[in-house]
Amino acid sequence: MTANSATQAPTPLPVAPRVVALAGGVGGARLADGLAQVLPPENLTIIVNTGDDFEHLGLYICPDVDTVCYTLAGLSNPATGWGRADETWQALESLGALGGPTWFRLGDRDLGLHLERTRRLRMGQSLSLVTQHFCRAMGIGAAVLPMSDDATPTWVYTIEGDLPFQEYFVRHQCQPKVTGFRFEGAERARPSPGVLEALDRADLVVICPSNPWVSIDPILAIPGIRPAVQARRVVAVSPIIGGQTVKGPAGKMFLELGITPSALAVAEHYAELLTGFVLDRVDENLAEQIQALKVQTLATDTIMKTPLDRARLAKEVVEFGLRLSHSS
Ligand code: FO1
Repeated sequence: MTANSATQAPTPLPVAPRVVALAGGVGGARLADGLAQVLPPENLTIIVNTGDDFEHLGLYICPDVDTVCYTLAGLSNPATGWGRADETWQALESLGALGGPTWFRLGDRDLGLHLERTRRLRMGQSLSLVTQHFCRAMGIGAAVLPMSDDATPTWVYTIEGDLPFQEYFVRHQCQPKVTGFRFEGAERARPSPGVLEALDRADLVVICPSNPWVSIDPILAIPGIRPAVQARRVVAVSPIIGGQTVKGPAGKMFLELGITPSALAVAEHYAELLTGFVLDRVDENLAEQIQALKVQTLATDTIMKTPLDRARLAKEVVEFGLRLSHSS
């Protein structure tokens, strides 16, 4: 254990700032959970990627929103990061025995949520309203906002053809070589209620250690969100550590797009938005090049193995962000 590993809960922040986090995927959910541990619920808004959403077996699935909610509620599967802990798979087994598609694994407990979300959406409720209802039912205090109530499915362009996101990610296990991305309908989509208001009031925007290409860029593609983020003090946390991703295909995507994966590449990707950037200690040697982008840096331990790691990192990120001078 290093001297910096979290062994006890960090003390709460003395003056609570208003923080907006942009999140998608497991890394995003984990830092969002850390932020929820150190901020009062009314001071935290989490804007979540919905580009991964799709219809499957007649159900409307929102993987990133669910991963954030399950993680904040303490219900997530610790092994996968997505889906629920203590899951059983009887419905999936029965589906497979009848010749149905089992490539996207929906557990029995998780299925209940998809059934209820789909029922509510069919009744005419918006995704953000359904999410708000689920958060209340799961005891989540922070505001979890889908980036938009309009569907903007992510397409992954590959050398084997264009694939809907989950086909690329789960069915093809991220194997096909990526050449680009499209966020279908994003140009006509509107931010969901509360998104722009939360950004306008934010003392700090945190870009979580999510995949820049398919978790954060879809959020920034919704008209109005990028300029609202750019007007605030913004800190991003690198999802790339020592040239590799902790989880998921971000590193592979950078490589296939002709960019060497590194914390520097992530900082360059977001450069025009950033006030500060948090990178892992192992990448401290890149700090000077990142500072040359006019972005201030903090090098710390960014791997979140336990809930205490999440809280410790979240506190460091917020304290660092609030120390930064910001011109607008
Ligand atoms: N990811 C997988 O790799 N395999 C799966 O079978 C799978 C099922 C699944 C079910 C519900 C859910 O909310 C998420 C699920 N995920 C699965 C994760 C999902 O593909 C996410 O989009 C990724 O984690 C990217 O954020």
